[in-house]
Amino acid sequence: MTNDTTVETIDGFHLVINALKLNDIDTIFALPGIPITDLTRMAQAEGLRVISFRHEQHAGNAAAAAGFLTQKPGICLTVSAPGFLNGLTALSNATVNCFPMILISGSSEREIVDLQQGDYEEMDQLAIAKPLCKAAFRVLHAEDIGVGIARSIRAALSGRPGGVYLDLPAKLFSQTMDRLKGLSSLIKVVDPAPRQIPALDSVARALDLLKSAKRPLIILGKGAAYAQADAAIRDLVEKSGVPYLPMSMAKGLLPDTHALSAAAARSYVLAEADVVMLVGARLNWLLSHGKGKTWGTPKQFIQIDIEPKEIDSNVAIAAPLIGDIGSCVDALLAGMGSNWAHPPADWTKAIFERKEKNLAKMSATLALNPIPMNFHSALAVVRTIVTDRPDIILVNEGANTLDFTRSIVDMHQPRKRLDVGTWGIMGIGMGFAIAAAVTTNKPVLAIEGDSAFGFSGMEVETICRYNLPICVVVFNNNGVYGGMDVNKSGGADVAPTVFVKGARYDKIIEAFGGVGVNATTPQELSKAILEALHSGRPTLINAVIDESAGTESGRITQLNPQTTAKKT
Ligand code: ADP
Ligand code: TPW
Repeated sequence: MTNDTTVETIDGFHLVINALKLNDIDTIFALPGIPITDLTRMAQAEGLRVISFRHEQHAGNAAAAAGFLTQKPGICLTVSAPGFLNGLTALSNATVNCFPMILISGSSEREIVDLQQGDYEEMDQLAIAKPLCKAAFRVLHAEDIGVGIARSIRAALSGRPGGVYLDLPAKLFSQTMDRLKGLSSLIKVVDPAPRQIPALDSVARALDLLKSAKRPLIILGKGAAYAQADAAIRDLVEKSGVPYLPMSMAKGLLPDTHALSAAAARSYVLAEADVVMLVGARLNWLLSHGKGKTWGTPKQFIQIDIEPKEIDSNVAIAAPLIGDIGSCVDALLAGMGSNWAHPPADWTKAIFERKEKNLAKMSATLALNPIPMNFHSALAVVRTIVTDRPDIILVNEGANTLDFTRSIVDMHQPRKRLDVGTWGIMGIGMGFAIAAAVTTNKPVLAIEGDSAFGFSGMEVETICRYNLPICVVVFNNNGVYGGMDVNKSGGADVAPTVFVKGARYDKIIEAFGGVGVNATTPQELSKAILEALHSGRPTLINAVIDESAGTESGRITQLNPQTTAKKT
């Protein structure tokens, strides 16, 4: 069956494809197999870009990152049971991160699954997906495909974005129906993420509290980055004169070098602020739940979020502002008028002084040139390159590699940093990098711990196959967190965190025709990254890092049960 318009019927395959295209979806991240192989081929024939992966988790991660970057749900397509389960981690992670994506999995025959008669790859996928995502649907009849896709798109994008599962049983694809009836059953979703205007009294309450503050602070989260209200957010910070802290993926929303960035005085502002305005950031573990030693003196919170259930999740929120970030920030700006008083100068001056001191300390550390390289000397190179090329998208995972990159590498533009997110999950690297390259056509630099890279390393073949402008830098310190741990039993096996010493990750990409470089100095690293950016060729740099340079669990050692903050 083709999409031949001279044929009077249309099949399930083409109804799915047409429904996606009708909703401006142009890319599918997939891994073929029964029953969706033909769907991938036909989608490609019909002009959709099909990026075919080596493992579904990475196709799913790519879909999630595409959703975050474009505000359109990223589509991941998998086979049944095992393919579905492989994609489910990514779907669940997307939901936790509030990224819109749709996992579409083929499934086996309902009659056999429900009677548990042992079909090929039998599994009740819908039931399994439901608790792990925002919404889950199944379509049994061709005439319902339009509704199934429309509901999935709306569920992924409206309100707090998230992951949606769409179950498409094998038999659906070959069902046929009258072409005109079929096409007219498809739905173009109107206004899938309607603006949500905040209530006027909530706006007034928030402004009253902000005005009363002696030591105000704004915290920008990845919800603010997702919202694409960049100019309004910048106006809010600058007009209010309130210092701000960007959460990891909100870095670059305003340039990290902005005078009001308090990132280099993070512990001071968190401890000392009296009123904190959260913009698309949750008071979860990443912000120490809004309480305890980190938060020092008592404070009052203003929280902007689209999800009312988020409010009071950890501590009392004095001024909730429920709506989409663009509308909330616009309302605040309108309410502030033209002569809003900036915070007292002693607060901004104290922050500035601490910032200067900490930045000077950091510059001194970055200037050192130890042999072998450590995280600082390697990242000094990355920092300079990203400053010169602020359009680069930086993907980042690992423990020490993550923490040091986040604090050392300034970001200058919105949505240029993609990382391990709310779960701190390893394995997003290659999927996120591929999505970034495919959806933006910008150069991508993936800064990866050697352990982190291992979770998605095989997708280097995918990067080479599609000739994507991705430069992967593996910070190779011989293991998880580092390579110095010993087997306390005295046996022959190495310790659980230790990898093969002196591994050459650069050789992996050479197997697929990409460029591999072994870099042992900052100069070699810089040269290799610049060459990759210049050529646009898939590149993997094995950056040799001192195996004793890391700390166990990076900066979250305190979450490790019964451990002492020890050097590995
Ligand atoms: P971070 O990890 O950067 O601190 P979180 O993922 O914890 O950020 O928080 C993101 C928050 O942003 C979520 O509570 C989510 O509901 C909210 N959010 C996402 N998109 C929007 C939007 N368009 N408008 C308002 N809030 C949003
Ligand atoms: C899906 C636990 C957190 S960080 C990390 C692991 C395994 C790797 C750290 O070593 P790496 O980085 O990448 O070499 P570095 O710079 O410290 O040397 N499984 C999943 N997610 C997580 N978070 C883990 C395990 C973990």
